[in-house]
Formats: sequence, structure tokens, C-alpha cells
Amino acid sequence: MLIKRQRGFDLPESSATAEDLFHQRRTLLKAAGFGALSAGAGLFMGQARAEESDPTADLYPVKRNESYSLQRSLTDESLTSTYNNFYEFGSHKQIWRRAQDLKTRPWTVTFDGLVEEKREVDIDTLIRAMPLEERLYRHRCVEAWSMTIPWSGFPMKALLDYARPLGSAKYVEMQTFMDPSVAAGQKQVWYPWPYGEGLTIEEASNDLTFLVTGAYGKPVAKQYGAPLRLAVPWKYGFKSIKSIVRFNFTDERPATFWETINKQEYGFWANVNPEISHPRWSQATEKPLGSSDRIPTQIYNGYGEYVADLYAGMESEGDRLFR
Ligand SMILES: Nc1nc2c(c(=O)[nH]1)N[C@H]1C(S)=C(S)[C@@H](COP(=O)(O)O)O[C@H]1N2
Ligand SMILES: [Mo]
Repeated sequence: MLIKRQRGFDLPESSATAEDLFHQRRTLLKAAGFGALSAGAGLFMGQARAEESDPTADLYPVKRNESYSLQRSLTDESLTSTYNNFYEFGSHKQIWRRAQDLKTRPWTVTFDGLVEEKREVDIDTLIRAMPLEERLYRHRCVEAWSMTIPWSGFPMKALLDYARPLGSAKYVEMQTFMDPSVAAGQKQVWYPWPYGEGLTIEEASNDLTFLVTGAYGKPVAKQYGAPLRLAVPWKYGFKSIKSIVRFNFTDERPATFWETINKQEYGFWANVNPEISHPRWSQATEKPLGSSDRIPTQIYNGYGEYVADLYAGMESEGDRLFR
């Protein structure tokens, strides 16, 4: 029997009940030992258990920062957790099951390069030292699909304060784990593993730049890039690197995974712009996950008020700022 489920995340974010419903659901899940509510979510049970046994599970849900509004409804977890881009586990979107093989503990994060002092920190120590909050963010993939998602995590600014880069650092390079024995995609030697991305220090310090440790009010599931993933919502999705193990501060612009593969198509800046087409398709519209209709794409994915200033005076970069 098909029952239309009216859950918190089916509702527009403007609805005051969304968060309440979602807290209620958590409480019920706990009370029921997961069983009773699993009918519609059977697929996610293994995943739910993994999240409950996460050593930081007690921290969630975290308080929502209401400054970031979506002007759209949230995408249901059942969609965002089963349609993922994570090349380490395969070059298609159905990698969520395989991604469960990723061992996210123990997990060490390294800060090196142009820093006062090289540091290695255990992920749980790091997460507990950071100011956690929830933000509702839009996400626009360069392939012209999009989603809206309740991330939990902390501003990257707080991470920079923790890492203490030197004044000479101009960029922060980030790297994903490397373990072909669990991530079979990394056996494909024609890709420049490990996945790497980079931001300028100004971009990394922007209020919008967020490091994700949770989603939908619990520790972030593996397919989204547990235990630490970037969210830079004004840029195409490939900038939002998953499962980060290293932050390397440098004065040279880092080579990134996708730019190394094809710099005409996936550049360093990758700011969303509906007017600048990808060489093989238009970026004018996007298809939200779960919707059959396309909607217009906005410049900087609608976040221009936060980030447009970052690119003032960079006109000479031309189209490269936007792909
Ligand atoms: N390490 C790593 N990070 C990655 C990717 C990847 O393949 N590997 N794909 C990127 C792309 S193209 C997108 S659209 C988003 C997808 O995030 P999601 O699966 O949580 O929706 O992750 C980005 N981060
Ligand atoms: Mo993407």
C-alpha cells in the first residue's frame, strides 16, 4: 500500500513545523528502536544504524542558523541519499550502498603546508571543538540537477582559526582519503586520485563556506562524504569535496581533480552562472531531484549577496570564473 508520507522534509522550509516534525521523528525512532517507522524507510535501516553508532551522534540535531533561506522546499532524504556523485565508489549515481564500505573511524585530519605548526587531529576531537549549526543550502551540480539539503557542520572560518595558516598562504587545498581497497573507483588509474579541490583563503573565509559533519539532523551519511565534507553552495557541486583528510595551505593555486581531467569543462572557480554554458550543455535551468520540471538557475546559485564581492575586479578571468 502506498501512503503519501507527509514528513518534515516534504514541507517547504518556510513552514514552522518542518523542524518540529523532524525532531519528533527522531524521538519516535529512538523510542521505537527504529522498528515501527521503518516500513517506508527499510532501505535506510543499515545506514540509520551506522549513524546512531557514530561517536558524535549525541551532538545532533544541532540548532538551525536561520540566516540561510532556501526559497524552495527541502529535498527528501530518500532522494538525496540514493542519488550521489562519489567517483571513488563508481562513476554512476547509485553508489550509496557501496559507499557504506567506507570506514570513517578512526579518521585523522591533517593541516599542513603554510601553517604555524603542522597538526594532525582526530575527527571526533575536531568536531567537538567546532561551533556546530544547521544550515539549509541549495546545491547545484554542473550536470544541471540540484537539491536542497539541511547540512549540519561549522563555518570554514572556524577551521581556519583552528589551523592557523601563515599570512603567506593564498589557497587551501583539500584532499579526499585514498584507499583503493574500499573505494574501487580509485583503481581506475586514469583519474588523478586522490580527489582534490581548492579555494582561495578569501573564499574559504566567506560566511557561506561550510564544513559538513551532519545532514538531516544526524551524523552525515557516508554517501554524502562522511565524516567531513565541504559545502560551497554558490559553486558547481564538484567543488564540494567529500571525505576530507587533508587541508594543505599554499601560495600556489592547487591543481584540482576535475580541472586536471578537463580544464575546459571543469575549472578552478566554477561559480554557478546560468548565462555561461558548459561546452556541452546549457546551464540556464536545472532539474531539482524528485521534480519533473526544470527551474531557472540563478547566478551564484542565488548566493550573490554573500559572494559576488569575492570576484570584484576579476573580469579578466572572463568565462573561467563560471565553469
Ligand atoms: N571526493 C569526492 N567528492 C565529491 C565528488 C566525488 O566524486 N568525489 N563529486 C562531487 C560532485 S560532482 C557533486 S555534485 C557532489 C555530490 O554530492 P552528493 O552526492 O552529496 O549529492 O559531490 C562532489 N564531491
Ligand atoms: Mo556534480
